[in-house]
Amino acid sequence: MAEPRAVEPDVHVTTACPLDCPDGCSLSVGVRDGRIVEIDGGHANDVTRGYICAKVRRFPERVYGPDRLRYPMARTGPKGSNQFARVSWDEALERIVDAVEGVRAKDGAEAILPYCYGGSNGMLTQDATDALFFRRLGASRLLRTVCAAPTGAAAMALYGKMPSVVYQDYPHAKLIVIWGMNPGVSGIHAVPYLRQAQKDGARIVVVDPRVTAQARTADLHLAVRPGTDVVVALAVHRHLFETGRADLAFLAEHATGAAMLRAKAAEWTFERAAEVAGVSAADLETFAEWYATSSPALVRCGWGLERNRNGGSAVMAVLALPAVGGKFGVRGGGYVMSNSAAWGFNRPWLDTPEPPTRAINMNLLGSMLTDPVGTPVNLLFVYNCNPVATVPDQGHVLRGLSREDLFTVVFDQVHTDTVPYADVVLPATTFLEQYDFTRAYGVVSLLLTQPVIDPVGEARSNADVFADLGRRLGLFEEGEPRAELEALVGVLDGLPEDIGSSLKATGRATPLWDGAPVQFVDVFPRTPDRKVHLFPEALDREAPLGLYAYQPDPGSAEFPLALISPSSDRTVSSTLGELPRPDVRLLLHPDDATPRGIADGDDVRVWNVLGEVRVRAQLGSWIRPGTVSLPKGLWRRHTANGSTATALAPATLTDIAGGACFNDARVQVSRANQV
Ligand SMILES: Nc1nc2c(c(=O)[nH]1)N[C@H]1C(S)=C(S)[C@@H](COP(=O)(O)OP(=O)(O)OC[C@H]3O[C@@H](n4cnc5c(=O)[nH]c(N)nc54)[C@H](O)[C@@H]3O)O[C@H]1N2
Ligand SMILES: Nc1nc2c(c(=O)[nH]1)N[C@H]1C(S)=C(S)[C@@H](COP(=O)(O)OP(=O)(O)OC[C@H]3O[C@@H](n4cnc5c(=O)[nH]c(N)nc54)[C@H](O)[C@@H]3O)O[C@H]1N2
Ligand SMILES: [Mo]
Repeated sequence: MAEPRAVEPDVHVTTACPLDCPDGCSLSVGVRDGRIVEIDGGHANDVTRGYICAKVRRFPERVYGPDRLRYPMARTGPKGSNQFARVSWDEALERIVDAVEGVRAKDGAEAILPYCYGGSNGMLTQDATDALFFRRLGASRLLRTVCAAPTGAAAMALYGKMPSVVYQDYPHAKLIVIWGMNPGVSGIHAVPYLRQAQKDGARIVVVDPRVTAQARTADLHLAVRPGTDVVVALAVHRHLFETGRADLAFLAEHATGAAMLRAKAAEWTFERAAEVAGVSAADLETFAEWYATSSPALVRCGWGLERNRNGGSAVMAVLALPAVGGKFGVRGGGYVMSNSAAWGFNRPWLDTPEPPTRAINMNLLGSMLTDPVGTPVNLLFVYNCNPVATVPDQGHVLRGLSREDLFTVVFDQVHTDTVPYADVVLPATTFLEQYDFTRAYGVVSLLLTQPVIDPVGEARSNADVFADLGRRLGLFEEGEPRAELEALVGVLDGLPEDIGSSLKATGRATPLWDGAPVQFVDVFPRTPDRKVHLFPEALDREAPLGLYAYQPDPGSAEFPLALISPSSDRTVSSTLGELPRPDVRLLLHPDDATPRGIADGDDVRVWNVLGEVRVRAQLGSWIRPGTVSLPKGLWRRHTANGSTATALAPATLTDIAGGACFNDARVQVSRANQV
């Protein structure tokens, strides 16, 4: 039974959630007297179906909460001391203008680095006016690699980011492989479709070091060691080729590089792969046989498998399965990866091309700040991002941000862990106070996000602030986007005609193929020759040991445990981390706890050469022995010593595309009172 409402809304506004999540929910927001009183699911896209996650239901606590930034501030104490004084917008922006001009005159504009990632994924809040601003300034470019770099590069190289199978088609499948994804947490609207598929007789296979909700009810769970997916997938490829079930006719017509892939797979017998991945050879064989013999067979590839040294090759090998296995061409068959490129347009409203300035990998923030290569970074502009919480090697990031000569702007909605290191703090509107376009990467829908309430305090939108700054610096000309509404119209006008007019008329749009494509029937690879590239040479050259190579575990006797830090149901990355929650725990298997004398609830130290985290232990058998887990997106307040999982994550890069290796953290754990 629904709880009685505290306050009855007098109006419901339809809008959409642009947070970094595959589901892109349609929302119905209840407002009374200009205040949000409830947020629930809407019906403007086909999968929200009137319900949303518990996180976004709590969003009003963020909008009106004690951590909300309500006005601009300027630093009055040392970096990190969190001492600020309120200033006017005019003064805050003039300080930034002075700093930009000073840094540009002294070191050139490449000493300026925009730093942004996942805050709001809408088309207006990121890569719109902000991008124009930094492009025209000639700032350093940011390689946005903290997430989805390997998956994106793999999906692009193999298939030119061909659109994926949508949730609604899952029930057509007879086999669904959920690989390194946790839909019960990270994209909950897929779950009813998975359940329906299971009810209709589909088998489910989960590949995950943890016993996720889907693993619990799966027909087969391969609890692999983190970082070993590439050999598991190659063992399946080998089986398909060796037993004559590779679809050679499809490969001949639609693919290149099959022979190279086959050669790379040749060494990965079930026995060898099982040894490396820490699963049984019999289970691997069962999996491979099911995959060979089921159709439609669907591979849902997530992001958990990319966050390690082998991540790029792993995703390549997983996404190559439907091509080798001949699984395309039927509804419910093929693969699912990000659908962010499904629309086939790439921000046509950005009329200034990216300048040929240097590009900085965002995972290397700490070292770029303390030991720069080339021009130092002397002005850092953080927006849509909370690097102190979310970027690898937290200790190094903190040392970098502590540089007194670094001018840092933090533009955010709440008082994040990065705010204490700012020179100037700017308050941002939330998606409930601004316009945006929500283009999710799981469901295929494009929804209008619109203001439901007036901005809280003096908060302003990204579009407004970057236009204002650009004007002050003389980067924008007369008649260019001056404020959010003009930017909104600019985006609408830049969209393909049918999409723009549909959005204007109804607040939503669906792509030409009606949103539920069958791969190789309705949609084809968007590579130049429309073929699948199973062995792209550029990626083979890029990977340290070549494409599809397994780089062994970096672990050591000193740090024998693999620490992973997947999504939790409390936050979206670190967003909403300011809300009260039950205490945070390190999940470890009893087999790892007992020899260390650790009992459930004990205070523990988790450490390696990079840092140490102090939390309490939670013992559970829903993780494979040898692997321990902390939630992603923790704030410093969540642990006893102010360090989080990112303090233990190395700033090393994935084999391709320079991605983050959060799950390559190797650690030791002991009771906190022991040395
Ligand atoms: N509630 C919630 N939803 C979210 C987010 C959130 O923070 N909270 N974040 C959003 C974002 S930014 C993203 S990118 C997506 C991510 O969504 P997911 O694709 O689900 O990614 P993760 O949560 O990183 O990890 C998924 C699973 O991979 C497992 N895993 C870890 N290492 C490995 C490995 O080496 N191999 C394999 N096979 N599995 C491994 C983890 O145990 C976890 O269950 O979710 C989005 N949705
Ligand atoms: N340990 C560990 N860490 C991880 C990962 C992991 O697997 N393990 N995964 C990573 C992943 S998948 C991702 S995507 C990254 C994400 O890392 P971040 O990009 O840092 O994403 P968030 O933590 O969501 O922080 C986004 C910030 O943007 C702000 N924001 C939201 N909307 C707006 C807006 O319109 N304007 C402005 N100015 N600000 C806004 C929010 O308030 C929030 O503080 O984290 C990564 N961090
Ligand atoms: Mo992400």
